[in-house]
Amino acid sequence: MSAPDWDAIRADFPILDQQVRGQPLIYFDNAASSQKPRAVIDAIARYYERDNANVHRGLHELSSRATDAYENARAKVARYLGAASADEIIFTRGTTEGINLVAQAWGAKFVRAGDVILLTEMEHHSNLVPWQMLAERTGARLRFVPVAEDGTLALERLGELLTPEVKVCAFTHISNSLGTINPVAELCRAARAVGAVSVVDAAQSAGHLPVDVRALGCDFLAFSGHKMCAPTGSGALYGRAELLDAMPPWQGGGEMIVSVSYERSTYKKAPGKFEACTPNIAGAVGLGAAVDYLEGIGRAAIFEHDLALTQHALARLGELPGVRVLGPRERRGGLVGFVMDAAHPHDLTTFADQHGLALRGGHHCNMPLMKKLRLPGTTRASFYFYNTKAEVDRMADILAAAVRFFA
Ligand code: C6P
Repeated sequence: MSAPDWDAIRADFPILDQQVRGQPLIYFDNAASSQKPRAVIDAIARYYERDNANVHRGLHELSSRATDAYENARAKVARYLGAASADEIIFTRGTTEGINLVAQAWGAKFVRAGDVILLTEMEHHSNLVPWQMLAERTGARLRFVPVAEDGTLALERLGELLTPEVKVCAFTHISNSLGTINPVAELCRAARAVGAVSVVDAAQSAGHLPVDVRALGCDFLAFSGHKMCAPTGSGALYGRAELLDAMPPWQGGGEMIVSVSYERSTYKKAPGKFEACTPNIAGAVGLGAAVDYLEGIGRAAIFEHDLALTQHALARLGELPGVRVLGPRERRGGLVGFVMDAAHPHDLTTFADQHGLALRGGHHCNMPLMKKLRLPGTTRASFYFYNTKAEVDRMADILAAAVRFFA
């Protein structure tokens, strides 16, 4: 296959063609939210212009078109993740909602006092707080796989941590602060060996590298559409059919039921039982279009492109005095978190913004990790396939100016 035409691909993103504070915009905040290509914007507009109606209920033409569009999007997501069936895909508002769904619905039924929930020290609050809430409700305990000096997980500790009391092992695929890519298949295998269910936070990976739930061997996997070219408020949770069947619903309402009396109700099979009332139909349509778009480029090519930009950024940041990069040198995702001795991350991010450069500064919803690293936060540049090496060079120049400015 020929290499993607990255210049042509960049031109698919209208928002990138603008000046910010008199400078060409450099958008390096993709780990927070990605930009959207014309194909996704058009798919949403087309849906509202031609097909919009509620799904699964109407006996009229528009409702059946809307239902087809919504369910086609589910089939696309299933294919994108390598799921065995579209019934294993539940549409959500994003990663956070997917993880809360598992913690509340699966957790309420299967986690008891004395059980252990195994997480890692690098989890985003979205893969920590829902488990803390479950632990508070049930009397379960939390345990953490430590992060080693080099920003990878201390996997040699897994044997002693993964005891038979562990009922669920939840971890991120790619750290949003360190860039570490965790060995998901190995972690899922180890979890299964002690009878624990695995939950993968794929917020930073689903749009950046090939993710195949059956090859990874995970039980649940959650991701956000808005970080992979789809609209905000879209996303999905993959759950293995057997587990979804055994779980109770988590939210009650219309559409998730088979029958309702004043006293009680019976529920649909998955995914219907987890999608109460009117879903984000246009969001799902946009997510389906984003999946088509990413598959058109190829996730392996996207990963290679991200990696090349990351390696270049690591080299350029390495030239700056008083700048220290976090995370592993090798095997990392397309983001670089760093600290500049002379400047607080908020000040540095504001300085960058004055030059049209969008970075993120702060704790990145990783407060416990920042505390462990004894940092108030970091500054982060996160890349996507429409970014260029020239933009990384421009960032390095702006950061060099910041070193002089804050000295
Ligand atoms: N991280 C960042 O700038 P939602 O908000 O549900 O789409 O995604 C939550 C989430 C969960 N896990 C990981 C690893 C994440 O990185 C995120 C979102 C953004 O790093 C916003 S804090």
